[in-house]
Amino acid sequence: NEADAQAVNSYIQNNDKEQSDLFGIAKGKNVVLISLESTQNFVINETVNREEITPFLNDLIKDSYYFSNIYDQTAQGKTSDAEFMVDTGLYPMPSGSVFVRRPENNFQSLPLILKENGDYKAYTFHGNDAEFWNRDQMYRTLGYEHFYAKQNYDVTEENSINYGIKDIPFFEQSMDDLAALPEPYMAKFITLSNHFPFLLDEEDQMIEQADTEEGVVNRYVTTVRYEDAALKRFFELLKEQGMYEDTLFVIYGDHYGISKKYEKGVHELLGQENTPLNHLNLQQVPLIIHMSGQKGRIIDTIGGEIDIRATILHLLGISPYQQTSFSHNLFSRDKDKPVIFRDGSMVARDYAYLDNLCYDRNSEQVVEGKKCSPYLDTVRKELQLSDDIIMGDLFRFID
Ligand code: GP9
Ligand code: MN
Repeated sequence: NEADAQAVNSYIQNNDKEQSDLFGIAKGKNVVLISLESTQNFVINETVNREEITPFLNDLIKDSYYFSNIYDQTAQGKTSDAEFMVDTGLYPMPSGSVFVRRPENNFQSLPLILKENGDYKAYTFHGNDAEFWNRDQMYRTLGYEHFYAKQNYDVTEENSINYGIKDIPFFEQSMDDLAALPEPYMAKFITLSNHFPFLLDEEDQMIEQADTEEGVVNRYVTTVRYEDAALKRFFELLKEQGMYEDTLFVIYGDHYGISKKYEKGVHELLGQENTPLNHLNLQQVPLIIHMSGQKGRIIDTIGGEIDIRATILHLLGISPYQQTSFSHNLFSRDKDKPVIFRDGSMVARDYAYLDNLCYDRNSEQVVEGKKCSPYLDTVRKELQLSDDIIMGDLFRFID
């Protein structure tokens, strides 16, 4: 009810005093979001047989803001949970996908905020069926003008694999529609080729497979490499067509690709032990924010996917004060605020709470639970408020 809505709002408003000198530096630019399927942060600047896994991204990072400590916060809704966090700054649901379960709710989504504060129109491009994850319906709720899904692409036996059209033809075939959009636009591209079980045609294999005991991991580096080549192609096309200069690019990994079952292959690849804190580090996803002519900077503040929204709004010069969300601008996020996972665990600067144990991240030892208690209070509070908003459709009462 309305009282709940007030409680949520006052918690969030008290939390938001985040400024930086980058406020508004991308004001009025087009926004291109790229969701990288199953892409974990460990592939960045990593080599296999002396070949870089992500040569294009490694180069791009040199002229970008690269956030090197961002965690996957998705739950069962996978890609759709990542999309939901970026658009709303709310946590995913404890089970199922918000996209499927609450498509009739009201949300303060990125498309709607950008429409109101700068006359943007928002679009999504993705090669899978429009109904997958109930995107078709949810995108209308979230304020997208149009969803360029599978039926908008020429999909053949040759140009597809696994879930659908391969990333290179996907970007190539998206160009005409992208070029035709009214500006300023927010355009979201969701890649697909780097999806479990990481299948790849021989002609698309640009580097050798890795040589660990896990075939899944060995193939993964080759499909990530293909995805990287697709991004390179996309940027080439954008530059050729004069569509690169006036755009803010936000590129993020949607969630892990290598589940716990196969993770020992990653530990082997990276020469590390299988420990809870190493597993935690592998839950990081890359986040790269790029603009033409920008000077590169690595930002090692911890954060999560939920923080992407406030960071974009900050760069676009849209004040966070009226917005009800759990997203924090990553340029000024409190370095000790916990990053909250849907299962109730968390990571903060010096401590992490995993599988009901509190860890000191510096000594890597299990420590007394009370060291984690203040963080866990925040975890419980935020997950509860977020669930209240979603289950009570509280944005009906908040404007
Ligand atoms: C399918 C894409 C991948 O459209 O979103 O699915 P997921 O990673 O969510 O399993
Ligand atoms: Mn995904």
